Amino acid sequence: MTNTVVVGTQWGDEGKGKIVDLLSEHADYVVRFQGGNNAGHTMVVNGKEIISHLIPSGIIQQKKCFIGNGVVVDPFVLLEELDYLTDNNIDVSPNMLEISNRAHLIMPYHQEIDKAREIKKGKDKIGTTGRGIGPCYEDKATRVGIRFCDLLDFDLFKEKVQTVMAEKNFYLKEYFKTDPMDPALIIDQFETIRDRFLRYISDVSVSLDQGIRQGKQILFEGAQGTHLDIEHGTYPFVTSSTTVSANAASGCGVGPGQLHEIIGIVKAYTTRVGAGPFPTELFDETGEQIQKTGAEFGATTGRKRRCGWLDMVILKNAVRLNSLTGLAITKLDVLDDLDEIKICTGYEYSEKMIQHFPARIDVLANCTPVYETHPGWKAPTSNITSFEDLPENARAYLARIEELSEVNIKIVSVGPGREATIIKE
Ligand code: 2SA
Ligand code: GDP
Ligand code: MG
Repeated sequence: MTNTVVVGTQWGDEGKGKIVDLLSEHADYVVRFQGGNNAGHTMVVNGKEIISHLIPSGIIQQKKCFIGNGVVVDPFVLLEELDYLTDNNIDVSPNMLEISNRAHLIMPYHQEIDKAREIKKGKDKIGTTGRGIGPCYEDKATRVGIRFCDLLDFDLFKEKVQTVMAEKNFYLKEYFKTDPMDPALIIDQFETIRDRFLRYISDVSVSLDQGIRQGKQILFEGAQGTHLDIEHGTYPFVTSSTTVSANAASGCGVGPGQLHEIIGIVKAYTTRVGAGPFPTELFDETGEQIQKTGAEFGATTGRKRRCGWLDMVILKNAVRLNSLTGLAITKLDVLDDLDEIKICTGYEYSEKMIQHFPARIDVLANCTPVYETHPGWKAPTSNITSFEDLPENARAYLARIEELSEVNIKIVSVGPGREATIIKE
């Protein structure tokens, strides 16, 4: 039995959804362990696009899915997603999906605070998705969060909401100078939707353990990317959860011994959405061409993604932080028309070469990337199904990524569809 973790190696949107959908074929369970509906994971099956925000991408292959304790869940978005998937003939009944009783609920006041804080920060804003992710994790850490298990005793739920909202309203009114929110309205909203969730709530850690004992194979689906990790990313321009592979264990309640293969998803170039330093960002026509060809728009907010060259400093950082056992290179086809393709092999800062990803963002922001230039292949790759049939220059580009990262490439993706994938033996 081999369990697999899929994580993003860059700043998210590497194509995790597509690869998780693909790998789900060989999994029994698919588990989300962090993040929330800030994520947007896109699957394209038979030409039809499906985007999931909360429910693991394995649901498309109708595998049993779990939302772990480490995920923050906006119940209203979850309901929309359940309806959206049902409308697409995907079974999302409680025998297909379990939600951890320990997962925290994103409350309407979390979104208000997220948005108000961004407005107050002005030019220094993080560029969050505005989905209330940070404020929800904040409440978890300050121990005033509300969890799915709280929905089971509604009187207690009401009491908790009233207590916590006294503090939230103080901040909304006095600090953010916005309107306070009415706890009674929020409690009413929850009363109307609560019943729909009760049959999904379970002790996910116990369910996974039972599955493991029966030999079930688990696929852990990461969201965002290594450099958005709150511990290891470009702090403070990060998300509020731990996005690296180790959290696949803690975020759903299995031990780290259950994590076997760790696949790092690597976009053949780099993108970032939101603010924060991005050394290899392109501000020229090539950047625009990549953005257009790659259709680089946020899958949740629709924001234009910033684009740049592949950066080996960050990829090597991801290899170390995640214990990657294999790479999946995505969106290779987006580079098909380029004359030249660059790979950043290091950073220069203050006339010295920097070997490791710096902790200080002012240093990162002032690093100059050092590039090596590779000739493009100038040929379409989207219909290619075997590695040997890729153009020579494309194979050389991939070989260089393997050489520099010291990790083998296992999958190459050459289009958004499930079929546009090359499995490298
Ligand atoms: P948040 O909302 O508190 O997590 O935002 C903090 C930072 O994390 C970034 N972030 C993301 N970056 C890439 N993709 C994400 N998901 C969506 C997508 C993004 C979208 O799939 O395209 O649609 O805009 C994601 N989620 C969070 C965010 O941009 C901030 O930099
Ligand atoms: P995720 O958050 O990592 O799951 O990635 P997103 O779904 O946010 O963004 C990836 C985008 O690239 C989606 O629109 C995918 O359909 C698309 N995509 C994935 N792999 C490929 C590929 O190999 N080639 C092309 N052209 N598009 C891809
Ligand atoms: Mg995404």
